[in-house]
Amino acid sequence: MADFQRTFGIIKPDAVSKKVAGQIIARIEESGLSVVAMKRMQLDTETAQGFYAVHKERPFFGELVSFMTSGPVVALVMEGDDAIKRWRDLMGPTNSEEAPAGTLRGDFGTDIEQNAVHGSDAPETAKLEISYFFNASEIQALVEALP
Ligand code: 3AN
Repeated sequence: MADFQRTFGIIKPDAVSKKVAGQIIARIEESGLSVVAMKRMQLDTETAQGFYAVHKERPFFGELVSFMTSGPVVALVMEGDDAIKRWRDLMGPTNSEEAPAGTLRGDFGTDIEQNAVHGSDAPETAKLEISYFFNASEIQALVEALP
């Protein structure tokens, strides 16, 4: 049986500045996932560093943080059966140059850094990432009792 889940996504600054945020949200909705919270915002350095803290020893960390603070992003919470995997499948592989057409990174991203979207990779990270950006009162959940 499918697992009803909540996941977290970011439409990154490259996609927002290209004005494809609406197309990305449309793709999410066409896929059957439900957007249950959404917020457009400008990340500051501290917020972006905290969000990507697991990558802080990686050589690309500084660049990643400056990219993520280079312009507004749209943060989203989505719900649906197997939402975590479905959102990752919709996004495509990390490197946009390797992402097939029909995936968001294939259609809207440029390379491994400017890759249009972020998505949680597991239930624990989804929970952590959602709470990093949203209060419970900002989520119009379909199913309240999700982890
Ligand atoms: P994903 O977002 O597909 O889970 P991760 O967790 O491997 O990918 O990487 C986190 C973020 O770091 C990615 N969204 C990507 O934009 C960025 N990133 C990963 N590898 C590189 C790299 N070699 N150079 C620049 N940015 C990178």
